[in-house]
This record gives sequence, structure tokens and C-alpha cells, in this order.
Amino acid sequence: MPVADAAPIPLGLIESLRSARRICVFSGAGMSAESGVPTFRDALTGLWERFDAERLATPEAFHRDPSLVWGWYEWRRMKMRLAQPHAGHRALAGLERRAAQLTVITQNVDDLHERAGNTNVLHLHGSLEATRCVRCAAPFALPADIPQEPEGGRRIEPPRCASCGGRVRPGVVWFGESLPMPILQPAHDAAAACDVWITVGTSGLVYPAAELPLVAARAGATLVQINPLPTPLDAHYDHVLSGTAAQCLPELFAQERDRASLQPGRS
Ligand code: BJW
Ligand code: ZN
Repeated sequence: MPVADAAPIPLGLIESLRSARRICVFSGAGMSAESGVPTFRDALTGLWERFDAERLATPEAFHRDPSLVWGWYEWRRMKMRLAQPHAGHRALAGLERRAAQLTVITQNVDDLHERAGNTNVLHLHGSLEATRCVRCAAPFALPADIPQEPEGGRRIEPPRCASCGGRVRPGVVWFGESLPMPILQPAHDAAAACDVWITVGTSGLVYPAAELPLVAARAGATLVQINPLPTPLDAHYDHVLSGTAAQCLPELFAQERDRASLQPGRS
């Protein structure tokens, strides 16, 4: 992804952020890209450019070829464990410390938001670490060490559940699977109640996640898009910042903070 200078930040956006009581940040794979975690659909570098989603990211694929799928996810888990949060993640953690309420709604299955310091994070598509039994859903504790896997992964037979002997599966949401209601409902509620909605690094192609910005828009929130490339939903946004997560987020919140500190009575 070429890194250009980030676009200037409109004053109206800083004002909206400054006066917001409830802020939602909606992140996708582009949020983690500058930490070295590949996106899905970016030209040349996206995972779905090199790997077949039908063979790797559906329940049918896991049923058909569990060792192929498990091995690929172990490689993904290695990349995630080796990645470190970047300046954009840290800026979001700083925002949580001073905002009245910040909800991070992420499609990402890594834990970079949490490792940066965010505590209120909803994972719509699950987590690479939250593995469970396919048969009885018992959680499975992964070894603490970082997997050592070749590029693209290799076939590895999934571990077996200690309770029932069923295969253990990655704790992510695959195509055709419902998103977990205990996560989707609070995400929907947060979208409907927020004053400012900030989308970062998602193509907005995958549903139902892609509907959430529209929920926020219908509820009257100010919508901000951060992405180096246009997306199909740009027309719904009040502000489109053309730049990367690591460029735009620190700049946006630095301007919001500097301006806020000039306002008497705001803690
Ligand atoms: C940067 C950057 C930088 C780069 N800074 N930005 C037909 C029409 C409509 C819907 C459907 C349909 N057919 C099927 C469906 C439903 C399907 C769906 O939406 N499919 C579409 C693809 C068409 N959805 C589902 O199946 C969902 N479940 C569901 O609908 O349940 C109901 C149901 C149940 C039963 C039967 C039928 C319905 C589940 C979706 C699960 C998605 N899972 C994945 C994999 C997770 C596990 C894993 O990680 O392996 O989730 S797919 C993948 O896409 C992953 C992501 O979370 C998700 C979204 O991707 P994201 O984050 O937007 O990444 P990219 O790569 O697309 O975009 C990156 C962006 O970042 C780009 O814009 C870049 O420009 C930008 N960028 N560098 C900022 N540095
Ligand atoms: Zn089991």
C-alpha cells in the first residue's frame, strides 16, 4: 500500500469529536495492515488473492479438510502473535482513556486493539485465540508459545477436545455462519447510540458487519471514513480521510486533544 501524506482534517470533524459523548470505532483488516497482518482483499497482498476462501474459511471447508484449515490458521496465528500494535492502535487506546465512552467494534480476529490498551472491544468475527470444540463447544487452551509455521501454513491435524474427543476449530466466524448475538447486539446498540462513528480500514463488503455504519448514520451520528482507497460506502460518510490508520488516527486525536485542552471545563 503506497503511503501518501494524509489528507488535512476538517475543523468540523474535530468539533464533532470534541463534543461527542459516545464514540464508536469500526475497524477492519486495514487497521492491522501496518502491523504486518495481511488484509483480505487488497490487490496483490490480500489473503483472498493468494488463498481460496471457499477451501479455508467456511464450515464445509473445515469438515472436508480439517488439517488444511487448522494449519492455515496456525500460520495466521503466528503472524498475529508476531505483530505489534502501531501508532494508530495506541492513539485509539489514548482516546479510550479520555473519552466519555469509546466502543471499538472490530471485524479483526487479532488482539492488537487489546494489546494497545483498549478494553471495550467487540469482535464481530471472533478471535484466532478463542478456539473451541466443533462438537460440544468447550473452549480449548492453546499452547502459550508462538507457532513456528512456513509461509502459507502446512497441514496440521487439529487438536482434540479433552471432554468429548471432537476436533478443535478456530474461534472465528466463517462465511455462512451467524455472527455471535452477544457481540452483534451490543455492537448494533452502540452504533445506534453513538455521536461519532469512525470506520478504519475495511472494504465494507462483508455483511452484516457492513450494515453497522448505516445504523449509526440513520441514528444521526457524524460518520468518518479512514482508508487510503475509496470504498463502496464512502457516499454515506460525512468525512472521508484518505490515508492509513497509522497516519490518520494519531493525527486526528492529536488535533482533537490539543483543541480540547484549550476548552475550559472539559476534563
Ligand atoms: C487500509 C490500510 C491501512 C489497507 N490503513 N486502511 C451476497 C450478498 C450479500 C451478502 C452475502 C452474499 N452471499 C453471502 C453473503 C453473506 C456473507 C457476505 O457478506 N459475503 C460477502 C463477501 C458477499 N456474510 C456471511 O456469511 C456472514 N454471516 C452471515 O451472513 O450470517 C447469516 C447467514 C447465516 C447462514 C446462512 C446465510 C446467512 C459471516 C461473515 C464472516 C466473515 N469472515 C471473514 C473471515 C474471518 C476469519 C478469518 O480471519 O479467517 O472475516 S471474511 C474476511 O472479511 C474477514 C474480515 O473480517 C471480513 C471483512 O474484511 P475487511 O476487514 O473489510 O478486509 P478487506 O481486506 O476486505 O479490506 C481492507 C481494507 O483496508 C481495504 O479497503 C483497504 O483499502 C484498507 N486498507 N491498508 C487503513 N494501512
Ligand atoms: Zn468437545
